[in-house]
Amino acid sequence: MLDPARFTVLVTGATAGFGAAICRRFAGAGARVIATGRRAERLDQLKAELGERCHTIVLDVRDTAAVRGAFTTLPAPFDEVDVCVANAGLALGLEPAHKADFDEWRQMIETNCLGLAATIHAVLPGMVARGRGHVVTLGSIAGDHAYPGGNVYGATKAFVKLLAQNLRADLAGTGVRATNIEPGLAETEFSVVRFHGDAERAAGLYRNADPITADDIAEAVFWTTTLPAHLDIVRMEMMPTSQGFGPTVVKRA
Ligand code: NDP
Ligand code: 8X3
Repeated sequence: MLDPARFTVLVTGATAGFGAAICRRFAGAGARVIATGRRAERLDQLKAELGERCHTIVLDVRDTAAVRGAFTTLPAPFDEVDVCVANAGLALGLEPAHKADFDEWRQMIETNCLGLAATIHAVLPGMVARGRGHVVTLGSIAGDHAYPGGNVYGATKAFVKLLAQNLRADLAGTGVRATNIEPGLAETEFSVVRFHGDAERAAGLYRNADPITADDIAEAVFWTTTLPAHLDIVRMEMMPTSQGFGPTVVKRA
């Protein structure tokens, strides 16, 4: 196993949910973490909790110039990223495609695809030059399984999955690994965001479902990235035990 205490871990979307749990998991194992997100006060709280081993950057991943600027000029001792967790992302709305808000489609594409690509593009050359590193992307079961209202969100996660796989095609032999984590129903702020702040509706989705937790995802990321260097988990699809697959539907005339 690799020693996480030697890692520098960059996490986008560290102000909530999976990202915050991932920062805590790695910092708890002695790693340095770079925690980023748009909400400065959340980052300040995380920094107060994790101390000197945590460096924070207030950043909107849709601002690709800011992403590049921040991630290519990291201060020592945070400047050699071993693990990049491209996690920042969101779903907006669950309307059918013909009723969806185009600005919400744009925000999902800019965050989940463009922001994620900019993040990876900024850190990858350094990893290859050092001959080690691990890019972990947060995909989703929605990148594989279509569902009503999933439309552009699912499409962004299909992009993430294929980018991760194509990275592996390019990175073979460089010592740099890539893994796409693909969770199903997981209780975080994800659905509150998706339902535009309707916490009651979001809570209803998780009620009596014993969903995945943010700590479950953090453990999966921790496990894949600390595996011996010759092993790479390509994709990891995760669902709560309570979740299954839906049937296809036929709407009869
Ligand atoms: P949360 O809503 O709890 O956290 C999302 C994080 O993304 C926040 O830290 C948020 O920070 C950050 N973020 C959103 N937009 C931006 C932006 N433009 N720039 C920078 N950061 C941004 O959701 P989760 O933790 O559940 O989601 C994390 C990832 O996991 C997402 O990519 C999501 O699609 C994916 N996922 C989630 C599942 C779930 O059911 N929860 C299942 C499968 C995948 P801030 O608002 O401060 O910028
Ligand atoms: C989040 C999981 O099923 O709500 O990516 O799309 S799902």
